[in-house]
Amino acid sequence: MAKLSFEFPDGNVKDFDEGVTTEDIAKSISISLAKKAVAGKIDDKMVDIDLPLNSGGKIEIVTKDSDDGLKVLRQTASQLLKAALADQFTNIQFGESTSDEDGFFVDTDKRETQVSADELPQLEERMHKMVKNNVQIERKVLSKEDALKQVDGDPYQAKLVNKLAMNDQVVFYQIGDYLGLGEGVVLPSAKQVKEFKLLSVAGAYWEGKSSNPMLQRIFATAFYKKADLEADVKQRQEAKERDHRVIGNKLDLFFVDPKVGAGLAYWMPNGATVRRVVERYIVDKELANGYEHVITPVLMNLNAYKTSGHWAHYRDDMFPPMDMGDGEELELRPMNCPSHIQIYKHHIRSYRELPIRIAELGMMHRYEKSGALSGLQRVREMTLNDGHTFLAIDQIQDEFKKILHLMTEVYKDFDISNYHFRLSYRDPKNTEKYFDDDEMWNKSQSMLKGAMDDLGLEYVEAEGEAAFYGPKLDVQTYTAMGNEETLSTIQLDFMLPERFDLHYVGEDGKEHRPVMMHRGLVSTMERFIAYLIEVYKGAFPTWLAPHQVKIIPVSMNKHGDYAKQINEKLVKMGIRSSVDDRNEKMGYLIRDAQTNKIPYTLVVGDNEMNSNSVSVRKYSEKDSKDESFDEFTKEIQNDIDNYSRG
Ligand code: THR
Repeated sequence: MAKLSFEFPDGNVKDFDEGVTTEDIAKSISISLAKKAVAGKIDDKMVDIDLPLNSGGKIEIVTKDSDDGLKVLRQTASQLLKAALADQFTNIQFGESTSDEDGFFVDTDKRETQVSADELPQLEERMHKMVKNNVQIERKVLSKEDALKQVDGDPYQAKLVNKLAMNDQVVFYQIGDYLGLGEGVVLPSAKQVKEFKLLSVAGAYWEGKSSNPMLQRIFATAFYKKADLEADVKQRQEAKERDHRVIGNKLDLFFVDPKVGAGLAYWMPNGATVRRVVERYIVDKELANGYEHVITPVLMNLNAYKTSGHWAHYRDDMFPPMDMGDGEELELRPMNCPSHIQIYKHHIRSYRELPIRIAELGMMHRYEKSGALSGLQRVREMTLNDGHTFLAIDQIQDEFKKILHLMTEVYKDFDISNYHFRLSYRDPKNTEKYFDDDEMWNKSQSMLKGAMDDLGLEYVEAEGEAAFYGPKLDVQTYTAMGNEETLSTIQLDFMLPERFDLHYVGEDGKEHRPVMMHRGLVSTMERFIAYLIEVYKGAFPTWLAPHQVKIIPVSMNKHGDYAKQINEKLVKMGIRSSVDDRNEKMGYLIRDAQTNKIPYTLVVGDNEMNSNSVSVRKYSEKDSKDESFDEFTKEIQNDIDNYSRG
């Protein structure tokens, strides 16, 4: 019998008889390895563990504890799911099925109706039965012609057969009565697929194109260990509970409707209230810290963006210019810096005025790809808590510290602690994205790094994340879905002052070039409020809550006037309070106030009315307590003044 030669990752070479399987090879090394082995990788190509091999090469034994090993399990589970679906629904058609680090999915088309979430438990049960019976998964290689016959009537599968055929051969797997197209390496039996979960269903276009039919995608996941599955399901549940789009809808905070403009947010009164509180807070904080607030237009002559370099380096993120027909081209601004530069340039500036800090809640438009848009997190119109400091070169260190200090104060008030620093540099090879000026980049990057090192702060470094005009210190945080997002940024810029020929008159009476620092403390209102919604799961601390107090009279007839009277007093204090005068059962009204995550619910009946008191129930607390109305006003005022610090 011919011999095949295999080279192992440690460089060892061993010969085996032709027809040997990865399983045999693993066994020849050790029983413990064979127990963990789930597939082979020959010359980097995955193969089924029981596939008789007819050529040698570099071999790797894929084990359960590796990412590839997990993929094999999930691919097997997807094949079982298809078998279960074929069993449950005659004439079902299948689009793609795929497994990855996030789980696996199968695309389906039942035609008249679609698979619904209600049907998932039944499908799970069918799969569990296959696992319990240790159903065998038998590999069958069909000619392309036979394969097309096998999938006759299913246009999606036919297309996949054509795509997957190699040397006129296509791999299928027989699972009970179901003979289905193989789309990846699987295990030889159902036995190991014990820990899986069908998670959800959602529409997905065939081949991802919106001009194609919409299929129904079944999302699922699988693990080798029960504990891993449980942890993953729990984490998904938590992420769902935190998802700002879901909460935004439930609490009527905002909406985005692609029919009236993808990525353009509509702030409902509740969301607008939260935003207004944040905006007032941040403006007041900046005014108290030496910033001057301005208001500048969202439209600007395109020439300004040609001067700034946006047109050359940032055009892909910009909306197309508006040709006004009279030679003028207007541009929706993608950043506020050129606008603040105009404010600086409007007067002659003296060294005595520096640093000049110009701030604005600046509305900008960036043309994000439609696939990247997501609720408030990724939008096309956004309002940045922006600021630009114009300063002398020897003031950089001090200003940097001041901004960091201010940022820390703001974070404390919003109770933000889960973040890390990232120093973002240019990619020197990418001259399309970045100004090409080595000396300037080296200077600004090393100054920023030096400032961080002097402060003894820890950071990671990232090449290719800088702004096109300069390096940044970014503060990175995470969304509920686990994506990293920039929350704050401090940027050092020698380029724009040069491009716009900015100066100030120095002590020597001569003109000098200022430096610019761009900074955003709480990023855009959109991103920041999405972040807050997720952090608080919609249960905002009192100072941010859209409704702070809900007053529920036991009987509107008897206690309505008292309820209105105390409500008026609270509203006069600036508290967002209202009386729930709906003719519903009290229990329902209390529950409703809790569902809307209102921090304080006050119930008022005879006792309260007669003693000028209130029965206070705090959000998420089970018990209520009786307090005089005066005590209550002190408590809530204290809560508001204390921001989020509990
Ligand atoms: N121009 C900067 C930006 O958009 C801000 O000034 C922070 O990132």
